[in-house]
Amino acid sequence: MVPTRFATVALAGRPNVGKSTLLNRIVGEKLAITSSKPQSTRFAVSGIWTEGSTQLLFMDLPGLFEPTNLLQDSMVEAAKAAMADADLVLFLHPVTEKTLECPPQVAQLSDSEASRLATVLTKADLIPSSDRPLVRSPSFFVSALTGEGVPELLEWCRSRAPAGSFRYDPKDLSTQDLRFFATELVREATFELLEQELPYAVAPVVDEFREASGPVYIRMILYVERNSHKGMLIGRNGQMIRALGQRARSKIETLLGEQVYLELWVKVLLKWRTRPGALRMLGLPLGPKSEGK
Ligand SMILES: Nc1nc2c(ncn2[C@@H]2O[C@H](COP(=O)(O)OP(=O)(O)OP(=O)(O)O)[C@@H](O)[C@H]2O)c(=O)[nH]1
Ligand SMILES: [Mg+2]
Repeated sequence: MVPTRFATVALAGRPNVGKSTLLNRIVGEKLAITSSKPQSTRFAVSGIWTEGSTQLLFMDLPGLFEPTNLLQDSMVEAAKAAMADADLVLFLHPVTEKTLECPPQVAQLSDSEASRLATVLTKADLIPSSDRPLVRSPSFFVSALTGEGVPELLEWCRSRAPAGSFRYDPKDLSTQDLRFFATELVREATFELLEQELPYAVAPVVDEFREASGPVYIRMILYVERNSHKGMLIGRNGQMIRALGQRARSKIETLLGEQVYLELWVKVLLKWRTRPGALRMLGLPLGPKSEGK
């Protein structure tokens, strides 16, 4: 029998470089939410890839940047922790950007642990091969849109995966449950429909999730930071929250493959992005800036 291999692979890089889109392309399902706006990934999202004798657990992470509030601190902390835990780290950077600016969290790795690091130049579909820069190995030009470069990247991960047994059922796609993905899809809808800062101030939490009979019934509370946010999220005559509910429901129905009844309630959780207690309540890990607060 061929010995099996297992590795965890972190997708790391600055916000908006295409980490979540690549995770979805690798697992072949829309798991992680994506957005043209930066900082859309708030929680790490796992995707399981199993082929032949290899199983890889990909971790789509929040972007790496200089945090200015406790929520951002929590996101960057989660990304750093997952990078430290992973067997392999893929540093994603858009090929369209001239300078390959390496965040300090990645630069540290390139000195001491280069063997578990590869550079992935994303959005390769935007630059013809003749115009691409010369790069040092191991680097991959990858397009999550066309799939270019993905097999080569997976082969690199496979060849570096340590010998070990599978940790998950090969039929599983993720370690996270439908409740989690339902809240994420609501967040994705907020990025599509709400302006500017507002999507960043919304935190959906499942209040009830009933699958027993008929349409799946999901009730969520959308926490926002201020009363003014609540007004904007509900909109005139409730138009915005209705549009958001419809958009999110259709996304959740696609995921579950069945009818969903989605009820959304908006509540204020005052300045939740700056309070450790509120972040904890929302299931977010605390970063170093939360200490002593
Ligand atoms: N043309 C092109 N666009 C891409 C590709 N991959 C991602 N994008 C776009 O880049 C934007 C950001 O993609 P995401 O996958 O959300 O980026 P991310 O790194 O997960 O961003 P954060 O979670 O905010 O850190 C979206 O508008 C994507 O559609 C690609 O291969 N080609
Ligand atoms: Mg993302």
